[in-house]
Amino acid sequence: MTINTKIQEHINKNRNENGNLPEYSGKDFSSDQDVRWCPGCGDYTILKQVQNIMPDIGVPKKDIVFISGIGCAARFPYYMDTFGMHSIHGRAPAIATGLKVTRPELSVWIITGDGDSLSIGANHFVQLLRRNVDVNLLLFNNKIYGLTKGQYSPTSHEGTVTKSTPYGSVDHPFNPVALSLGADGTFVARTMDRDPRHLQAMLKRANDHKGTSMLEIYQNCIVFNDGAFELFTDKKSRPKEAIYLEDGEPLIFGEENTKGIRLDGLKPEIVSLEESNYTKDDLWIHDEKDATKAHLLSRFFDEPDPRAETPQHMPRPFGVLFAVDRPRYDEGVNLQIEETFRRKGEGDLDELLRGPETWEIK
Ligand SMILES: Cc1ncc(C[n+]2csc(CCOP(=O)(O)OP(=O)(O)O)c2C)c(N)n1
Ligand code: SF4
Repeated sequence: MTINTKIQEHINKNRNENGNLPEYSGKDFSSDQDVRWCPGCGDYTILKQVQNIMPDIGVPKKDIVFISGIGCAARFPYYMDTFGMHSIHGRAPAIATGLKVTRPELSVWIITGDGDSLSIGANHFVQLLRRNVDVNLLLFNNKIYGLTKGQYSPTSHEGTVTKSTPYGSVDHPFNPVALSLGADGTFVARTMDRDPRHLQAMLKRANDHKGTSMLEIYQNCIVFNDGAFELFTDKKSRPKEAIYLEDGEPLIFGEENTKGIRLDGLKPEIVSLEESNYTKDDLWIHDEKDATKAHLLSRFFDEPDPRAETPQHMPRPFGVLFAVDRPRYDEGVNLQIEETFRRKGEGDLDELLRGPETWEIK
């Protein structure tokens, strides 16, 4: 029996006599633990939206696992009424990989912060993406170390003043979506805590993707970095600072959707749909499968510079920047094991350990 048939059989075993999977509400995913985040922390909305989409993923609670590293965000598994593990700093991808390979029928979610995944865990983060293990990684980016009380993180912008950078950070920050594309991630998306509908839609897309889904979530740390993403979350500035991507649709943004982005060769250019001859037909059409264009979109990352003579800068993209299918590590390992068993039989571990390749230390 192949690995995919085994997974399907497992799912079928969870069906009741009418062939239906268990039905839940969002509340069924709320655990009995007291939530310990600061009042007003963006983590609350993310938790709520994750709980809300869980009934739609069609997986019984016993087959869902949340694995986190260390940080405020990493407390997440306590609050989900599913299986979970609050693991070691930056190492959730390694644990999730082991779990998914050995229990491929499980729905595995990684919860991580910008410190957890991009400082101590940066190596594990990129290895997960290049291997394309079939798990969903939610990167709570608040551009700060929250749990340890406000030191700068690898996503803090240059000049960020914190207790560990009293004269301003001189580090150049990571751009998580660009890093993920560079690691050959197969699903790279961005959303924000303050747009629950978009957040929900992105969580569902991440779940549906077969392979590693990297969903960056802009999350407000109200205590140590309040307003870090206000430009994109504030209703007044959002229309001109954020652009929502839709596969197959033109890149349009601005108040009343009056601006668009066109490509002059490979150079993106903002055009007015009111005060120029350009129409929607001239605009860049988003194609989630186009790696080159995804790289261009990931570079829409400049902060507006009020001193610039022409203060035009690119809006920040939200949505799925890139999504393609590629063979998955967990499936590959299991297919290889099956094939080897088929050719050589089950094998004998004891024999292997005592095999011909021994040597004596003198
Ligand atoms: C091995 C190790 N090194 C350092 C720490 C201290 N530490 C705990 S959480 C953290 C960073 C958390 O930042 P982030 O991942 O952004 O999560 P947040 O708290 O902001 O959600 C650090 C450095 C630790 N717990 N273990
Ligand atoms: S310190 Fe910041 S990230 Fe941590 S719980 Fe408080 S508001 Fe949230």
